[in-house]
Amino acid sequence: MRTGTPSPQKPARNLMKPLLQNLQGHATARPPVWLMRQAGRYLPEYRALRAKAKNFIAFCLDPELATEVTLQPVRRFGMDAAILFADILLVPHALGQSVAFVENEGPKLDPIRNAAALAQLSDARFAETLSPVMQTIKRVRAALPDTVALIGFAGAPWTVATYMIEGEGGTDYERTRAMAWSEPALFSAVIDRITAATISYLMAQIEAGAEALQLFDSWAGAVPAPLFDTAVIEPTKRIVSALKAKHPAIPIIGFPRAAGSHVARYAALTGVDAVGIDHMTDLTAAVMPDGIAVQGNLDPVLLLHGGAAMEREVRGLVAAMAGKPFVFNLGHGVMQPTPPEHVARLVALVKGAA
Ligand code: 1CP
Repeated sequence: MRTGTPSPQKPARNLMKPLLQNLQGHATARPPVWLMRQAGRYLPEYRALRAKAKNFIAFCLDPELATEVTLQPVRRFGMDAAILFADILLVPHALGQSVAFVENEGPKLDPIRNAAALAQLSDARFAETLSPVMQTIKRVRAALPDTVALIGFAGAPWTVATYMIEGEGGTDYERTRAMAWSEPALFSAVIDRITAATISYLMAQIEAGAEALQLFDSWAGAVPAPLFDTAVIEPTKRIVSALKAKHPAIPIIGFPRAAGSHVARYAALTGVDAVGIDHMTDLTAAVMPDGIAVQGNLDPVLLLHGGAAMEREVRGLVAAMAGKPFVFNLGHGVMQPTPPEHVARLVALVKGAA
């Protein structure tokens, strides 16, 4: 062995984790693969554990159950990353807003539509409420194989704000957009409140052992174009720079879903290390600033149906992205009726074993 070269017996930890290598701008022989919503109701072993918790928030805040659910898809499919099992609405819950997940209806919150309601939020129990999440992260890290990375996450401020202001999902975000247009000071105060909480939540996730982070801006596509900077780019940039100031080596994936024409500016201005691309956008044509990785973007419906169309598209995407920093994922989450065998087939295809 030549002197001066690092010992081959002791590679830096992240050299063993293809996810982290790609997020740091280095392509690997085959892309790493994980899927948004890889844990969830499409897995029978998830449904079995879900039945043990009294409600969804209690489920997320039970370190034993949340650890097990986080590990389930890694064990079953050999994913290259685990994503912490939690939810973006734990942040409003921990700020004291009333949040409930109603069976078959989705989340219901006591909406915040004026300064008085905003002033009711409190940091007093924030860290304590979320401390079970940090326990989950520690347990998952201890259980993961050396090649598998743990992704922590939070909702981006705009997306979390839509739930906090509307009080539910599945809307056209009319109230949120109205507030952003006609009460800009109140809207900014809501965004600032979420931004500050998200920074402390993600800081704690890193300190507990998260090795990469994803910011889910699932409803970024609903932001009126003239407001995109104030609602999406600026708060995301503030979160990224606060985290990078303390933890520069932790890569951050931004997922501005359906943001279309804004994606290039988002990639250039927010400071994220990787951008998640939805299935409405041509990922192979996405022009990223130097060193920025892309993640995505198979249509979840192709995974639901499987078969020849899925195989062709998976192979095509892997071939088109060869040699570039790339993380294989869907364009949005796994759909509930998806057969687990299709997920197994997808992972085998990406890993080149099929
Ligand atoms: O009862 C159940 O089992 C509820 C289903 C479920 C699950 C499995 C919800 C309710 N949340 C989750 C887990 C979850 N949520 C994860 C876990 C990790 C993984 O990906 O495996 C993550 C990352 C999230 C993030 C999340 N929650 C997002 C962003 C991602 C996305 O899908 O766009 C959003 C928008 C939510 C809100 C949410 N959580 C759950 C529901 C039903 C909703 C509302 C969705 C809507 O408004 O359409």
